[in-house]
Amino acid sequence: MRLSRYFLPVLKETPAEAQIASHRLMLRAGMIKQQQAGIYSWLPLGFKVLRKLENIVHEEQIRAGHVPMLMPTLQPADLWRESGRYEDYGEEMLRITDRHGRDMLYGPTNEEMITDIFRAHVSSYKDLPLTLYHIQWKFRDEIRPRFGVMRGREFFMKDGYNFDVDYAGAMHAYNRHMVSYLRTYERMGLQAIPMRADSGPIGGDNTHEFLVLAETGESEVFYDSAITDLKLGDREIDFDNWDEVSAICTEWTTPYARTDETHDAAAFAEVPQDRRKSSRGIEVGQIFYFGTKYSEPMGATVQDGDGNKVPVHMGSHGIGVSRLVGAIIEANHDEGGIIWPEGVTPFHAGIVNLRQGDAETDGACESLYKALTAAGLEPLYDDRSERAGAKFATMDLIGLPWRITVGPRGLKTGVIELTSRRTGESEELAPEAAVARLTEIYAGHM
Ligand code: P5A
Repeated sequence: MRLSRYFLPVLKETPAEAQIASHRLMLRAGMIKQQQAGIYSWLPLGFKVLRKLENIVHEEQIRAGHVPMLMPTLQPADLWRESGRYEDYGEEMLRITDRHGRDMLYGPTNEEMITDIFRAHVSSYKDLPLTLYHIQWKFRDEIRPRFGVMRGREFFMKDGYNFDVDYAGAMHAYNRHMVSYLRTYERMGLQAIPMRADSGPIGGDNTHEFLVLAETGESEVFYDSAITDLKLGDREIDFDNWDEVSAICTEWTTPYARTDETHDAAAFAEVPQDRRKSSRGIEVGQIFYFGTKYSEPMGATVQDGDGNKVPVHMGSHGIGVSRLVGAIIEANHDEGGIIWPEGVTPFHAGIVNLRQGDAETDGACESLYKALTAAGLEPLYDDRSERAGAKFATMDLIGLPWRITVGPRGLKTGVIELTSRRTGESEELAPEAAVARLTEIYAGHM
């Protein structure tokens, strides 16, 4: 993409309404525009990151054996009357009436709708296990939308629903989700710690939230620092192997880690003192097992192996995809702007032309642009007639992990400069060598 043809409305001023870094930076970098409290347009740069996260979520869900689909944002109130949640959900539910006077709502979550789909089409245990998911906009009329996309009213969520014939099967689904979520966050360059939590309006007693440690997080958390040393890395995981998946969950749930809702001071006191940490965290996902809470009142049953009709065991599992954009920035920024992890960056490298209009410099930038594109990478070429300082400031603000600076002085000796956004370190090398280096860096992230 050439910057002269892109739409990147960066702001010079720091927006006064933004209280935390990620919100400020998303506005300044032209990623989002607020349309109403808690409702945002995703401008091209923000949209690109959102799509990258969505793709990672899809890939990891499919890897775990879960099946993608799409449900609508608007739901009939009657489904929620069946489960009893139409009244219970309260003021957070946006209620709408259509021209025929029918009660509808903008879905805050989809347990009822998916249960309705299931009961219409599945009746035998032979069709189980089954996990369906979608990535769709949700609406919760939060009393205090704040921090930009972190606590929006309209937000993008991946929500998955497992259907199993019994408790043991449903617990395997729960564990499978935990492991697939750990992989998902790691690919995004984040460490998200599963913590015992409270289930709220979704229901059930078994639930874990995934928290990214950050001072600006809304949750108070208590944990054994040993958990921050755990990494999945690139281990091969067989998601159908119950014992293997369960062992990984045991690894991650053995060190103490709880939110304030379930904090147990006595158990925490047993953690060696130098490892006892409390801080704040951003909730980027939550998984639930709630058994037959929806299947029983809504009549979602299957015939089990003995021919008995039993209500299906269910859980639901959510990832806050739009919130993650903010969470990643909270964990990766400095005074100059955002620092994208390589796995989620909107463009792989920025090209800065120091002498726009100079035939040789323009030519070198063009060939670099073509070579990077041919290598399967997406460069963002700053081809505007701006001062070098302004171009550098824009690149720093939007946070591409690598910057290639091209100027007449370097070209005299056949070199360009490759700079890491994270370390600030620069290296002079031939353009072909820079392309080869970037290809290698991104090989693990494609
Ligand atoms: C699980 C999927 C559920 O709704 N039903 C379907 C279950 N869980 S949840 O914890 O309430 O939400 C899942 C994740 O969505 C994100 N989230 C939000 N993101 C931005 N703004 C909001 N107002 C908001 N509310 C929830 C969180 O990341 C949460 O973990």
